Amino acid sequence: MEQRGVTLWFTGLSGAGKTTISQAVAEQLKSRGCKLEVLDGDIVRQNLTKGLGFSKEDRDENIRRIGFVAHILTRNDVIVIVSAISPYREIREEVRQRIGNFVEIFVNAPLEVCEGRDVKGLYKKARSGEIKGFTGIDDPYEPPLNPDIECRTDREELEESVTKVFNKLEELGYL
Ligand code: GGZ
Repeated sequence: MEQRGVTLWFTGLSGAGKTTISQAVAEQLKSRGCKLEVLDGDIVRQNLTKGLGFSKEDRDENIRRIGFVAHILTRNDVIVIVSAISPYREIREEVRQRIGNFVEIFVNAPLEVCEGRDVKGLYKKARSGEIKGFTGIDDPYEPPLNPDIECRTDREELEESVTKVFNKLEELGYL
């Protein structure tokens, strides 16, 4: 069967586990021979959206550009994996509408848990005021109201989260 394009959009706080789950999903898709691309917030911000900051305007612009590339790839039958905080509901909805074949994955862990992990020490800097406008600390995160998938990374193993994504892709006829 010909592969159909779809965008898997991972949204959630810094440290919630977006990159971890999306990488695991990407590896398994690759091992099945799927054609895919990964657009990770961290990497994208070093090139496609270089120079953008973290104001609402800049975050929305970041998401819009990622969405633009995801759209082009999706309509060329690529499976696109996006991992970005994407804190604002409205722009996520805009991108979803534009792309059409879109699966929203809410990578959810309580702020205390994300902050406790603090892999890059950014929460500490945000608390001390060294970083201003940090999502969850002094900048908003609007959780999805009706995500296609929710991964509670404080309560479930990585494998369970990955399985949820694959089950959904099968259910929707993408795999
Ligand atoms: C949130 C920030 C900030 C602020 C730097 N707020 O966990 P990380 O480090 O590796 O991923 C975060 C990344 C967020 O980029 P995104 O493109 O995903 O954000 S958005 O979708 O809102 O445009 C974090 C780091 O950049 N970072 N400053 N103020 N995260």
